[in-house]
Amino acid sequence: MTTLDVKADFPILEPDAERRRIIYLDSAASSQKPRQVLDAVRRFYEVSNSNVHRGAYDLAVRATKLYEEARCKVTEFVGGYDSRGVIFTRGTTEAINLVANSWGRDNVRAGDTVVITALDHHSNIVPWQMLAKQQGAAVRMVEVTEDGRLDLEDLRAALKLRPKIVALNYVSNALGTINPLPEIIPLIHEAGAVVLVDGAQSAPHIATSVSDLDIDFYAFSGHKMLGPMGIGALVARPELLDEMNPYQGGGEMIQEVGDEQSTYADIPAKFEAGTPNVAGAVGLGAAIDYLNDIGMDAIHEHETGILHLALERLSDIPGLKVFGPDEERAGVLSFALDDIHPHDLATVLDQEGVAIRAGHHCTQPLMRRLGVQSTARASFYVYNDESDVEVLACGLEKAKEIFSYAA
Ligand code: C6P
Repeated sequence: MTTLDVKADFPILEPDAERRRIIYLDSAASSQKPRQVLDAVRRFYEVSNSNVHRGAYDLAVRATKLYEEARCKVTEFVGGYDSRGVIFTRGTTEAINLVANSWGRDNVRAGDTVVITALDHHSNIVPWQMLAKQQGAAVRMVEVTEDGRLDLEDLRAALKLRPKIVALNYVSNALGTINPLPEIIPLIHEAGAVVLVDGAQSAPHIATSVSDLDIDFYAFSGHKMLGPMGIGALVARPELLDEMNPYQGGGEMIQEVGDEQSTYADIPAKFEAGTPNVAGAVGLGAAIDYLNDIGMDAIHEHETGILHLALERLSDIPGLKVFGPDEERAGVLSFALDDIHPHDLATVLDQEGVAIRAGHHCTQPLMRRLGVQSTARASFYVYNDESDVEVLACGLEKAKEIFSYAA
């Protein structure tokens, strides 16, 4: 059923003298890292560590070359417009805040509308609410259908308001719903709006071409796609970035600093004030190499296989309810079991060595629409296999038994 066999590349999944075996089913929160990425980061610090774009000595040249190579890898991996349009950030959250604070402050005015969706993560909701409050603009949240898909009729209605920007995710972190971007993006552009896509849950799982999809701003995080924490990117149309003002000032983003005013560097430097996370970028580059070696289509096929296997196996458990659509979903499985609190489920599963997430998944508007406070969520990635699904299912059966005694 499943097609990849890469578990051995992930040291953390091996039992250790200090720690039990882990069945890791929380990759939507953060993925584990293969040896290849860990080695690349270690090697950077051992043989190339230096600041970038500043020194003329050999180490500085090596570090700068590696950092810029990573930018090229990102550009190619997500089908960006060109490498000038790739800004390294701490992750998705920072990339979205960059757009809201820079493009947003110059383009969203009093009386304008910003469209977001009820499927979005707080990272793609709160920055827009903050911007709207600052500028006197309105936020319009597009609804979801009962099975957890974006309500396209409501999106069309929202577009009639002629919003300045539509910000939405490609894949929902709480339900796994894959938004039909090829259908949606032309509608957004026809309405005269710019589109920002939160790619936190798509970049790790779905082959994406930002330029083919005609996306204006695409944000993602390296730590969810086998890379290190604290690195991610904003991938954007270079001509939009050229027009935008920087939102952070500091070293390396300037052309000339006068006593009272300064001029700014060209992109991408204009948006990378201060010392960047060079080791993180190098690790992200190694993660991209690793993903490319497997192939994004093979990854998607593998995850879809595991998801369907899990849906089938979990349907054997009476009282288990799965949230989200039947089709067009990534390897994320949100569920409830009887009336057992999701945190209790997570605790019982932890005793079996299974790591899942329980909570609102930073999607409170979505939880309200689902009529729940929280869900239990298992999410799958390259290193998961059939045996992990079986351990999850047995753990849930055990939880059911424990709580039926308690009732
Ligand atoms: N979702 C989850 O468990 P950062 O923290 O910046 O790397 O990513 C934020 C973010 C933005 N958008 C989506 C769709 C996301 O899933 C996330 C992170 C994690 O679902 C942590 S809440």
